[in-house]
Amino acid sequence: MSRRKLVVGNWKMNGMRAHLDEVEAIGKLAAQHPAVEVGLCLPATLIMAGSQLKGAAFIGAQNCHMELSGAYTGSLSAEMLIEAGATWVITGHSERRETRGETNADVAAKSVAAHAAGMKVILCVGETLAVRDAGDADEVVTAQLLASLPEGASADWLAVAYEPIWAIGTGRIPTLEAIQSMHATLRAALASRIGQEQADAMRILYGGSMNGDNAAEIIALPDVDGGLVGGASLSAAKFEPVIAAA
Ligand code: G2H
Repeated sequence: MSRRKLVVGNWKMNGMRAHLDEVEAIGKLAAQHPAVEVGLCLPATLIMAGSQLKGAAFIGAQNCHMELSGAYTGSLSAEMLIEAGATWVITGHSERRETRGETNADVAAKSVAAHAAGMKVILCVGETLAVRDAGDADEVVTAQLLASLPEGASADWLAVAYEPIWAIGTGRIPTLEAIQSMHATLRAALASRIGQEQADAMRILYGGSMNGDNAAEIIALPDVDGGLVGGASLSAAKFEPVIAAA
């Protein structure tokens, strides 16, 4: 099964208008690598301006609300994000699960809302270091994925990102064997829920300290279909080797 590689930058709470030059440069890089689907999930304040720049990278958001509208101060609906220019959204990032108390049910509901509004979704899962050290990572991450997976999930509109929490922004990554093993485990879990054909078509990204030095060997693993990249996506110079590696 050949799956188009997907490499997405997650700028988190970084980026001002002055950084739109980098967004534009990354859009140009994406045009030079048409075999790879490249995107940037920007802070909401940059989505409109970023999506108006020329280039081949899609613009995404980092979160959305599960409701269409209403009394949810400070929140943005998927429809609003689409109107601003976002075509993808990240759901269930561990930084939101941990600091905003987002549950698996919330993540599934947000993913359903995003899809209903016409967005594509990157659904994140991953274990803590304590879980990994206890030898429970496969069980915990599989359970998290199955509980977060929205009804009707399909490879056409959903990708999964495996992000071990202890690897995020730390410079530490699991061994290649551990990454491949987890991705294969997650693909098998997907098959049990959405069928083998859809599981084989669904992209499973790795995230957590991916950079130009380690991207090639990680993305070459058979069940790794790209990356969700934080720090190394903040400039075209840092992101270029990751895109090229895919
Ligand atoms: C993991 C990743 C991006 P970083 O959160 O989603 O961040 O590459 O900085 O570890």
